[in-house]
Amino acid sequence: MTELAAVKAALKTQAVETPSWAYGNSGTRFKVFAQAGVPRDPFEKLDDAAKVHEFTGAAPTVALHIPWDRVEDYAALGAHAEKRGVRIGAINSNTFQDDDYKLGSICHPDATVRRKAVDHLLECVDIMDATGSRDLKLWFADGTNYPGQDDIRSRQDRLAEGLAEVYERLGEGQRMLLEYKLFEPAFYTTDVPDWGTAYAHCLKLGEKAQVVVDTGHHAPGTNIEFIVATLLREGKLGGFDFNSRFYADDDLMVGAADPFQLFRIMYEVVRGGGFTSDVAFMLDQCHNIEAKIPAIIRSVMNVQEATAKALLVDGSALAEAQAAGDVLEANAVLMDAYNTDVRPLLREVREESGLDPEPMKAYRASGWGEKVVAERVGGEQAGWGA
Ligand code: LRH
Ligand code: MN
Ligand code: MN
Repeated sequence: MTELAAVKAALKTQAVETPSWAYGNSGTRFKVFAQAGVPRDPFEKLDDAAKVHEFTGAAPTVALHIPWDRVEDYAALGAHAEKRGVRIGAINSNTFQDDDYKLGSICHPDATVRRKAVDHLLECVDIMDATGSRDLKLWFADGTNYPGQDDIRSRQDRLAEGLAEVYERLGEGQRMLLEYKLFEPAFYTTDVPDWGTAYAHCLKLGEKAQVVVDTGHHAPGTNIEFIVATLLREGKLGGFDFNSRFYADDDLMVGAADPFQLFRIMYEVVRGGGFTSDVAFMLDQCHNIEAKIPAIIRSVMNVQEATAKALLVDGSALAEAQAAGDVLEANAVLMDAYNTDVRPLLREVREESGLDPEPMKAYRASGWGEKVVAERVGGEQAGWGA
C-alpha cells in the first residue's frame, strides 16, 4: 500500500461519537435560545444523529446522558438507533442537577446522598447492559467553594469508595471513563480537577478504568497534547470529549478556536498508537446560537481534517531531524503536514466510500432541516435538564 493509500484507509476507519445533548436546546446561564425543529425526545435526537452519520459516514455512535435521555425501554431506544443506522455509545451519568447534590454527589459528606449518587451510577451500568454500550462516562461536579468547607482528603476517600463499588459492577468488555475538570461549578476545590487525580484513581481501580480528556477542561495554556502522550504511554487514555474554547468550558465546535492544537493532539494520538486502539473520540459540545446538525457535521469534519494532517506527518523525516538535533527541520516537517490542505483528500475518501464529497452541502440539499421544522410541532423540545 502506498503511504497515501494507508492514510486514506485509516481515515475510513475513523469514528466520532456525537452527544445526544448537542441536538437539543442549550445556552448559557443567561439565556437558552430555542431553535425550531429541535428534537423533543431521545428518539428524535437519534434521528438527527443518524443524519450526521449519513452525510459524514464517520459518526456511527451517539452518547446518551441520563436522566436527560431517560426512556422506559432502553433496548427499544437501541433498536431505534440501529434502524436509523447508528448505535448507542457511551452512557454519561448526571449527578449534578438535583438539589441533594448541592455539597457534592459521591464525595458528599452525608452517606445518604452518596448512596443516591452511587445508585444512579449503577443504574447507568444497567442501561449499558440494555443498550450494549461499552463505556460509562463519569464527570463529577463535586467540589467546594470555600477553604475549610469540607475535608479535601476525606472527599478523596469517599470518591475512591464510590468509584470502587461501580467498578465492581462493570461487566465483561465494559469500561469506566473518568473525566476531570479544573473548576466549575465548584470554584475553590474540585474533587477530580486534573488528569493526575483521574489517573491515580483509575490506576487503583484497574484496567477497566480509563481517563477522559475533555479539551475544554484545563487551565489556559495547558499543553493538552503532553497529557495525551503521557496517558497513552501509560495505557490510560480512554477517550476524548472534543470541543473548543477561548476562555473556559465554552463547548464550542471542536477545531473552531484552535485547529493547530487539535492537530497537535491528533498527532500525539497517532504517534502513541491511539488511533488504532480503543480511544473513544467523542464530541461534547453545545450549539447555542448556530444550527445544530450542520454544526455537528462541521465538527466531525474538523476532527477528520486534523486527523488527516496528523496522519500525513512524515514520521521518518521527523525522526531523522530529531535525532540530528535539527530543531528547525523537525518543526518544519510537522508544520508541512499541518499546512497541507487535506480537504481534497477527504473529498476523495468520501467518494471512495460512496458518500457525497461535501457533507454540509449534501445535508442542506437533503431538506431534513426544513422537514423537522415542519413536523416537530407540539410537545416540549429537549434541552439541558430535560
Ligand atoms: C462537564 C461536561 C461533562 C458533562 C457534560 C454535559 O462540563 O463536560 O462531560 O457530562 O459536560
Ligand atoms: Mn465533557
Ligand atoms: Mn465540560
